[in-house]
Amino acid sequence: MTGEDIRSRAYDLLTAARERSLALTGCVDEDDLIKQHSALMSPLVWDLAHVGSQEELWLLRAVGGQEPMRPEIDSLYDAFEHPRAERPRLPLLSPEEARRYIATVRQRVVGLLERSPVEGSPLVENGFAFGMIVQHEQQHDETMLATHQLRDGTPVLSAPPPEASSGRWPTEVLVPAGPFTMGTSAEPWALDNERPAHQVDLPGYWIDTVPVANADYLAFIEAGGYDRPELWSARGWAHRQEAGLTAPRFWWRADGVWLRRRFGHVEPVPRDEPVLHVCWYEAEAYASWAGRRLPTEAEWEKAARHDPATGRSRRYPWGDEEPGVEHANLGQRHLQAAPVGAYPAGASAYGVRQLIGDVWEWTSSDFRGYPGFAAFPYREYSEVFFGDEYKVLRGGSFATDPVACRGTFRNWDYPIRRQIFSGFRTARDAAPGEGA
Ligand code: AVJ
Ligand code: FE
Repeated sequence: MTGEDIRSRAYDLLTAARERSLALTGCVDEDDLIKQHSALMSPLVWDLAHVGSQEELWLLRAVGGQEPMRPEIDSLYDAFEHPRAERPRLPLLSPEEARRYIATVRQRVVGLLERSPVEGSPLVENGFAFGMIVQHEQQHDETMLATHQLRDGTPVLSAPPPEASSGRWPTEVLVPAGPFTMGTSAEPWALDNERPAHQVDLPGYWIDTVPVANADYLAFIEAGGYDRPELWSARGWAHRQEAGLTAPRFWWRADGVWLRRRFGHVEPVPRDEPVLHVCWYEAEAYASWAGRRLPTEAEWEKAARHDPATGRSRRYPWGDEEPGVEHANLGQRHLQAAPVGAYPAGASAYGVRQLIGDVWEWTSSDFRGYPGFAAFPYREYSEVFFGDEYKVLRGGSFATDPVACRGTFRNWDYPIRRQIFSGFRTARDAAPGEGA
């Protein structure tokens, strides 16, 4: 891409992210923006000003060398200084002030983008800083959508349903033993935790062709899955007890029918949709009940990216092209996952479907740096989260924008979290010699 192409792509993507941020905050009244809908989330008005604050910090100050616009508000929007639960009590900008602040930042960023170099230092190479800020805003747009899901009151969001499932598919596919390339050193806007590309040699395994559906998950519930400690890890069972888990979040049973609340609408749980709003411990217990296990993060990525015909890893399951509407349910075009078996055009070389989009998929892996990891451009993006506290999720959800999702993209969260758009698929070891 030429410098001009990079600049115009960055401009378009910044504009699209801002339209989404404004739409997600423009559809509710002031009071709704200021109040906290759940202790797990920030008030929407915090997210709104925070995206502008990060944009000012990384683009105007770090890239552009400009002076702080409003140094007195920096600390309010520093995610490390104030945990989410505290944010509603901070002297935050009002919705109107927040909108004005982020618009001013953006105006200056557009000016900077026109004259900014897009090579010469790692921060600006291929427009990296602009890409990072685009992804950051879209990540917060997904977080804001999760806040909408937690909000009480009349529905304010709507979207057409996603595509139906299509054709037939085997329950699981075999990924034979062998090495593949995990992570990337080439993707220009990949974040630090996706780097560098490295070889990983895996034993053979079987992986589900599609995510676990609500019907499958209901069978686990009906088999007493939530009342059988032997299916749960010790920590998982302790959490199940303490939190009183009996079903995915936003589900309940009335007169023998399972219902769910989705962005304010109450509806029967659709049997063929991927299960959503489950925590890692629930995914682990389900897999154990099914006689299976969660895939490791490497297994997920090999099933998604490895092309056995060429020996190389693709950018996305379907190839190197950017996601189209035929490939995946991404970008908040729909406000729910598509039925399992949708998007056959998005299948990987092994025929695995819906790896990208629909629901984030829990993996069994802890969030750690790859061999050769180097924090960039700041330790707080990823490195401070490495260790055994966070589990990795892969593939993005219907709420994830294509720009913030790819075959190498890594998300992470605590194993108890389920307000995120999380589901899973399962795997099992291949028998010795099977496809070896
Ligand atoms: C990658 C989704 C875990 O939301 O905590 C947003 C992304 N980092 N602002 C998060 C992020 C800084 C991050 N996740
Ligand atoms: Fe952030």
